[in-house]
Amino acid sequence: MLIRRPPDIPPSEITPHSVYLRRRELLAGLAGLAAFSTLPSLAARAAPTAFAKNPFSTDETVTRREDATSYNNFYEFGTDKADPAANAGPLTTTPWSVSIDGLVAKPATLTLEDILKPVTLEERIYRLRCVEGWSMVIPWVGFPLADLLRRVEPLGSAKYVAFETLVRPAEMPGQRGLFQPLPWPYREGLRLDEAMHPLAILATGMYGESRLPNQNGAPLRLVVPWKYGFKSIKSIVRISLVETQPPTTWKALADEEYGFYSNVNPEVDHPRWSQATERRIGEGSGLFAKRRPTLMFNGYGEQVAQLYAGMDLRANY
Ligand SMILES: Nc1nc2c(c(=O)[nH]1)N[C@H]1C(S)=C(S)[C@@H](COP(=O)(O)O)O[C@H]1N2
Ligand SMILES: [Mo]
Repeated sequence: MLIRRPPDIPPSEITPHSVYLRRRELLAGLAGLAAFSTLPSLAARAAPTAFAKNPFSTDETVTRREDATSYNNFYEFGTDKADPAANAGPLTTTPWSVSIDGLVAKPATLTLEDILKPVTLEERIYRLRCVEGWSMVIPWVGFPLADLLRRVEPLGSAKYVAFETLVRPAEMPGQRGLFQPLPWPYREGLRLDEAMHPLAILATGMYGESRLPNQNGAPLRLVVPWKYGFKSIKSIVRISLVETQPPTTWKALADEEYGFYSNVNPEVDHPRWSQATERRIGEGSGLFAKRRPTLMFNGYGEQVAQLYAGMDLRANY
C-alpha cells in the first residue's frame, strides 16, 4: 500500500509471495530442529480457552497461526511483512487505557481491565481480505464493538466513530528516524451504524488465546471483516464519536486509491490492480499460487448489504 517509497525502503507490498513462502519453508525446517527450544515461549502464552461456536464464524480452513503472526501489516513497526513480528515484541501493553470521547453522554478513559469486565469474550472465525490482494482466515477472540459504544451512550448527534492507534516512537521503530511511512497516529473510522453492526468486533486475542500477539494489534484492535484489512486498526488508544466523516490515514494519503468505506468489492478495482481475485495465504506459491474469487463484502453481504442500500458503491469506494 505504500505509495511513495524511497529507494532505501524494502518493497514490502511487491515482495513476491513465492519469496515469502520460500523463506517460510526454510523457517519451518529450522523450526523442526529448534522445536525443543521454542517450548518455553509456547508455554508462556495465555492458555487456550474453549469458545462456543458463533453463527458468524466461517468453517473455511483457518490460516496457520505461524502465517497470521509473521506476515503482517503494522507500519508502526516497519513496512516489511516480517517487520511487525520482528519488532513488536517489546511493546508495552500493560498498563493500557483507551480514551472514549466526543459525542457521548459518558466520556471515559478506561483501562483494558475496565473494558473487559462487563463483556463476554467469544471466538469469531472471519475472513480477512487485505486491499493488496491477499487473504487469511483468522479465529479472533473478542466482543462486539457495539457493547463498548453503548456503555458510553452515544448522543443523537454522533454519526461516525473515529479510532486512533498508539504513538510511541520509543517502542515503535516505524515512528522514528528520517523516513516514516505514514503520518501518525494511524487513524480509521466507521459510520456509527457500521460500528454498531454485530459483525464488527474489538479483538483481544486469536487462535483460542485471550491475548493478541503484539504484531496483530495487542492489546485491543478492531476487526471489520467486510472491509479491506486496513480499516481494522490495531492497538487502539482513542475512540471518538463525531458528527462528520473523520479523516482516515490511507484515504488522507491517497484519496483516489483508498476510500472511507473500503468495503471489499470485486467489481471496483484499485486504480493499480484488480480486486476480482485474491491469494489465500497458505494456498500454494509462485507459479502454483491459486487465486480465488473475491466475494462482495468479503462474503458478508447477507449481513451487511442493507447498510449500503441505495448507495453507489463505485462512487463510495
Ligand atoms: N495501527 C495500524 N493498524 C493497522 C495497520 C497498520 O499499519 N497500523 N495495517 C492494516 C492492514 S493494511 C491490515 S491488512 C491489517 C493486518 O492485520 P493482521 O496483521 O493482524 O493480519 O491491519 C490493519 N491495521
Ligand atoms: Mo491491508
